[in-house]
Amino acid sequence: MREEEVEIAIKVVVVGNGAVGKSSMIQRYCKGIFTKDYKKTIGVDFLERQIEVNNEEVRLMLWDTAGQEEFDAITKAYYRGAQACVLAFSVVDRDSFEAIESWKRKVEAEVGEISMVIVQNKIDMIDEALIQPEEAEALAKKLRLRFYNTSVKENINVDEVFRYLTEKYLEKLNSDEEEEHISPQIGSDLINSESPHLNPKENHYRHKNGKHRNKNDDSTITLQPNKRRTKGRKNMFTSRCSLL
Ligand SMILES: Nc1nc2c(ncn2[C@@H]2O[C@H](COP(=O)(O)OP(=O)(O)OP(=O)(O)O)[C@@H](O)[C@H]2O)c(=O)[nH]1
Ligand SMILES: [Mg+2]
Repeated sequence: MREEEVEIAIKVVVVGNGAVGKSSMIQRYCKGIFTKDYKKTIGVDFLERQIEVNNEEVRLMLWDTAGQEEFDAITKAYYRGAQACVLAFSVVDRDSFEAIESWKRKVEAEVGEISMVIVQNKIDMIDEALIQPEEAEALAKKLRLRFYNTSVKENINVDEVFRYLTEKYLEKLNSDEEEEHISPQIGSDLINSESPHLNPKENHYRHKNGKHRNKNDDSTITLQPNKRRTKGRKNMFTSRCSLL
């Protein structure tokens, strides 16, 4: 199979307390817009964007989850199959900062260890900050995660967050492929493992013919992109909404 026929898709979940700016971040990234009004997300939504990183076309599926606790039971089902995660808080919301570790645990309980990044949003409101820069840095160090300051409003660092996660994922994918080269799996075109939830490798797969294939259990929400990547054709702002 020629390289351009292989599509790489990454499911990214964006989590964090209500009103920290998760939906705004995804809208900014996928549609290039920002709205001042707050409309809490009910359950889950998703948008997608295609980008090029290291000469690879990558389709990012960005899953926007509700931050309000009342939706926890619904949203966690959607973490499964994720390969990357944004842990978001707001510089003007102390509780959202303190909740980051618990969001990380919730995601890891469903998908194991995946690439994550901590994002402190609303940096345009730094004058009203309720978190000291050292505190945010200490948290990132403790969790051993990259930390970004963003302003979705001013469009600061949003692209960088998703580019970083994509690069991290591609690194992992390539190192897994090298491993696979050493011990190929018979009868499988997936890079996968037998342990459905806690082995992060389960989530690494290139999928062929535009189809996602996944060995997760029945409760996993499986994405099915409807078209194959065509070389030279970039669809920068595509969107699909689904669910609930
Ligand atoms: N000043 C400022 N406001 C922002 C920024 N990002 C988002 N907001 C505002 O913050 C509010 C909440 O944003 P949302 O994106 O809806 O928050 P959310 O995290 O998706 O909230 P839930 O869906 O309830 O989990 C909205 O009024 C946004 O306009 C930012 O970078 N700066
Ligand atoms: Mg939202």
